[in-house]
Amino acid sequence: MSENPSLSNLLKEERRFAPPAELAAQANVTAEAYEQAKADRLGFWAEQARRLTWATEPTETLDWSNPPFAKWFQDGRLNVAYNCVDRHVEAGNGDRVAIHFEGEPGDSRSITYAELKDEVSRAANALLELGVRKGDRVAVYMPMIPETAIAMLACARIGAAHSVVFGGFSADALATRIEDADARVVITADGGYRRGKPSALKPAVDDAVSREGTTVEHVVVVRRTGQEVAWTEGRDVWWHELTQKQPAEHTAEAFEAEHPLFILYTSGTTGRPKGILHTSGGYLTQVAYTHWSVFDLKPETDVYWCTADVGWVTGHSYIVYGPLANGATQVMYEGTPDTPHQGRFWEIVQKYKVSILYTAPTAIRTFMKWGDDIPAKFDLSSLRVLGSVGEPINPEAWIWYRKHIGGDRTPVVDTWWQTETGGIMISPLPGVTEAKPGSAQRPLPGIAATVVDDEATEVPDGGGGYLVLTEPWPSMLRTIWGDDQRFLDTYWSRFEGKYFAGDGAKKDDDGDIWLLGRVDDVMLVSGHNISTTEVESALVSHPSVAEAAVVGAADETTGQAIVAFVILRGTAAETADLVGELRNHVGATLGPIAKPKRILPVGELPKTRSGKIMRRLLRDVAENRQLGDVTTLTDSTVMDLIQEKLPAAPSED
Ligand code: 6R9
Repeated sequence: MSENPSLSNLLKEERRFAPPAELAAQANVTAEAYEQAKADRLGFWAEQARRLTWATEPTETLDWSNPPFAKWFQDGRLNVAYNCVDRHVEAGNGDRVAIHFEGEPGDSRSITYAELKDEVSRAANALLELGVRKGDRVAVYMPMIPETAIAMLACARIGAAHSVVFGGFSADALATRIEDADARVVITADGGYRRGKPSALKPAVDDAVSREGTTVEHVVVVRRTGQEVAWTEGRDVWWHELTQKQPAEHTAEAFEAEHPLFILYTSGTTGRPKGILHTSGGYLTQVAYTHWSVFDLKPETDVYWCTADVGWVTGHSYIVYGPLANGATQVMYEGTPDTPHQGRFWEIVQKYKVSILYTAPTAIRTFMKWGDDIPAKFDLSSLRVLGSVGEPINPEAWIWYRKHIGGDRTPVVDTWWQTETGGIMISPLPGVTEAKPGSAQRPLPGIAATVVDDEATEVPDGGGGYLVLTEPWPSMLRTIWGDDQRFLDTYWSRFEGKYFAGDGAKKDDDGDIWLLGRVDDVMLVSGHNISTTEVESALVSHPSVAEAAVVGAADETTGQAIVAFVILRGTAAETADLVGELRNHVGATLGPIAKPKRILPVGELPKTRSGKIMRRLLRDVAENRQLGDVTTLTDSTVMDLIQEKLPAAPSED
């Protein structure tokens, strides 16, 4: 064990950004919300639950008599799809656009709440015709098209839990997830458009459901690309044929607040994927509240765009459930940011006058690499709030985002949360918080999070350790599907009575929280725990570096040595001088202990399909080991290129 088990707290950030006065004056949430929630946490959440329309109002907020198995609003009854669709039509907002869909080839389509109600009702009737009933599971394996949201809402409407599997996953991954959830029906498409051409989805489904003992009775296929598909009579059915003949009326039945809403598998780096179970009333309460408060949503005037894929939790909570529960107008985009050109995102912002944009650090760093001149060609003046999620956002990327996308005007909210937390947990509030680039700052009102050391003792301001959540929250996972023991072992056994998030974190001198990456990635160098995130942020703050990934590799003298993989910016040349300069830059920024032993310029970094850097594989390379599982990589050839470079790279010794 190290002498100093806590993470060292190296990165200092002095820049501050006050909320714009105009936004602060009309903000949905003021600083009082923190006080109110602190004085009466459960009362605060009971009040937020009143944003929803309940068939039976809950009288009990939280049953925590059998921790960590929480029951929120358990005697309340509601229908989630009714809350996301029908009630907006009943309130007179049926003509409001729910979804502006932009296809990658340039086709577009706008769907109002009234139209969405008809489509969801037809799809719900269609699922009933196929024999799907309350309590069943339906797998959804789709591109980013409106039918994906419609299918999810149709499941919710009839009380069947959906299990969305990201369309980029293989037949094997799909088969494992179908099997674990015992899905009866798979909803898919012939394909979707990606990088300028149609990519197929149906063959993977055919493969997955042809395996022995499959529970799947029907495959419903949306026609998106028009490509040829193999067909199994009796099992396969076209979405349009099935839904068009259904009535557009369907009476939504109310279910218990704790009725399962969905299962979403987290790939994890090791072991079987975990089926994270979310339920209805608490989940919808928190995603609606956080979408409204964190983005300062004004549903009458804002145009919101979250660039995530619906296959990830960000798409579930902040494309489907949060925005639709709030009656928002949003953009949904099918494709990639560089198809047909690198300004595609900004063209979409300009076209729909997007006012709230929610994207990921990996995308922001890519835009930085492509150059400031690209967003500068578009009118981005409609933007008023920018959000970030998925990884720590390096201070330089934060500054770039605010300056080049937000016109030096918009707040940037760095939102920390997980598939397991269901909704945003730690984030600035755009009308309240004085923002610090790189920090998610404070737990939201009603949320209790802190940083503890190995002994579960809360660290003082200025200290580092592990992020924990110390009180239950409405959108928390209820268990791992079919495996309560694994739920207990993974999240609730490391620190008694506290949820262990698996992330390293520190508190700065003001008590603000900084996320420092997964604890498995933390490096131990000469007895000091150093976070990969801090060293990466230091590297990215050098003008020649676009992206960086840092790992600790076994080292005879220091235990672990820091090895950095960097992507250089357009014009920077890969020379020994530059490598030396980068090493010194890190030393000057963080201190000599954090100087990387080796720095390797590379063309690409290995990333998961949701855009997170896979340091585990880089560690394998740095330690000359056989590569571990590469199946969750977006592009596995990246690793070959990186491995080829390694022997030639200069090292300090
Ligand atoms: C929403 C989502 C969860 C993990 C989480 C953490 C990382 C997400 C972050 C962040 C630093 C942020 N993460 N947001 N790290 N700052 N704002 O991404 O869910 O796919 O389950 O990943 O992502 O490591 O533990 P999920």
